[in-house]
Amino acid sequence: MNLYLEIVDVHGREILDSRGNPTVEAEVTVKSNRDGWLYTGRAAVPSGASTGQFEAVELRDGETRYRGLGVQHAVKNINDKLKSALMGKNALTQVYIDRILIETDGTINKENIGANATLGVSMACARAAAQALHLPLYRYLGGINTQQLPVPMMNILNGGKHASNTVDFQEFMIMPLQAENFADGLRICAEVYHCLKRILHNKGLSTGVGDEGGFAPDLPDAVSVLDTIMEAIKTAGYKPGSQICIALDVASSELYHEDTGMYHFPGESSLTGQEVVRDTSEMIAYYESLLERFPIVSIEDGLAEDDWDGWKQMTKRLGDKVQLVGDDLFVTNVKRLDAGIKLNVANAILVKVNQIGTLTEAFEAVEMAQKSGYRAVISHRSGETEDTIISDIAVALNAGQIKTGAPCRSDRVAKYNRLLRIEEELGTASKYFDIFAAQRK
Ligand code: 2PG
Ligand code: MG
Repeated sequence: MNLYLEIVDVHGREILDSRGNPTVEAEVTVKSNRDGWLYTGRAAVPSGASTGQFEAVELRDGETRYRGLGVQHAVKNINDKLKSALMGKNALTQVYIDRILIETDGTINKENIGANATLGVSMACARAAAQALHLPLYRYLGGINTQQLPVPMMNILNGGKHASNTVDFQEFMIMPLQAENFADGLRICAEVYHCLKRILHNKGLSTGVGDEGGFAPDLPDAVSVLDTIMEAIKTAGYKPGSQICIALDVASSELYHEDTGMYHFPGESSLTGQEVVRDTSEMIAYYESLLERFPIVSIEDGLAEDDWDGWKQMTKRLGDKVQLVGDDLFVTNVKRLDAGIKLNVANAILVKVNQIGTLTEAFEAVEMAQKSGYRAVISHRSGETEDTIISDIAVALNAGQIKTGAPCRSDRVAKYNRLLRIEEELGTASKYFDIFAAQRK
């Protein structure tokens, strides 16, 4: 008898995310034809602040409650349209389920039902199936070849849209490349985080945190942030460049002004008293100078989401020295990724499941990247919940890297703690290694 996990209920509700904004939670209940039992999977949908303009649509009510950010319409879409489309279907057939979600919406960017509605149901369906099979989610999603724990790309200092300080780059992150295993890497990062806190405090700078738990002091520019991070790494007793490297998310679409065609640095400008702007080639030269001074292994969204020519130049100049990650550029969308691969643009993709709205489409993006020699970094959003599915996805796909904030705030720490449990569960079958080793030789 083939296993049939009949979907017997689909339910959506409005909950809060880590910024206190409403978001969608979905539950899918299945009935197994093998044991006759009911299994319910639940999933919560994250939400971005520096969202790419090509992301799938996050449906918001636009009414007075929650300042327009309510998600009651998306929830209603789950409880009515998606429920009736999925009742009786087999939850084991994730690709088919996701196709139904896509077709029920019927638009290219999920503006009808909302990518927040489709994603909640897509993820809850996978969880329900994993539960009915009595498998950990990463094992269900990844199968027998699931083994690699990701290197954390840990945010320790926030700027841009994620904080109200003067730092213009959105994220400064550390990567523990030579750790023995994930737990060891996490410990190293947390130690550096605490050293950074002490250093900031001793300098009289704020140790308040931004949306992703990284500190958000008023430092004048990227160089001064990087100098401070280097000090924290060394104070914690680690060697920058071999044991710990640095990753940046510039989120430069937020700095780009279409009217001037330039990147504007408001924080740097306010502290220097004069308008600081850079054009595309100055941005690339700026990164080149930072790469010479600091052990940076990864730069995300170094140029704006539509600056394809700039990305081509940047990839030519920097692509063999550093990982160039497309976030707003690719928006987890195989069409944009395919265009980028053909143009030789970037060499890695940031994968955020809510940018596209179903698990299947996100997995397709990772597969396309991996087959084309691009790396994939599985990522949270700045608005998160206690849901830890991205940890399972990172392991399931042997992605090798995860970006999920600071070791601070439970919405971020939950993902790290989930990875600790997965590593323990995999035991000697787990792998963790320096993914940049070849590149750094
Ligand atoms: C990013 C993300 C996550 P947001 O730009 O990479 O760190 O931010 O969710 O606000 O888009
Ligand atoms: Mg980004």
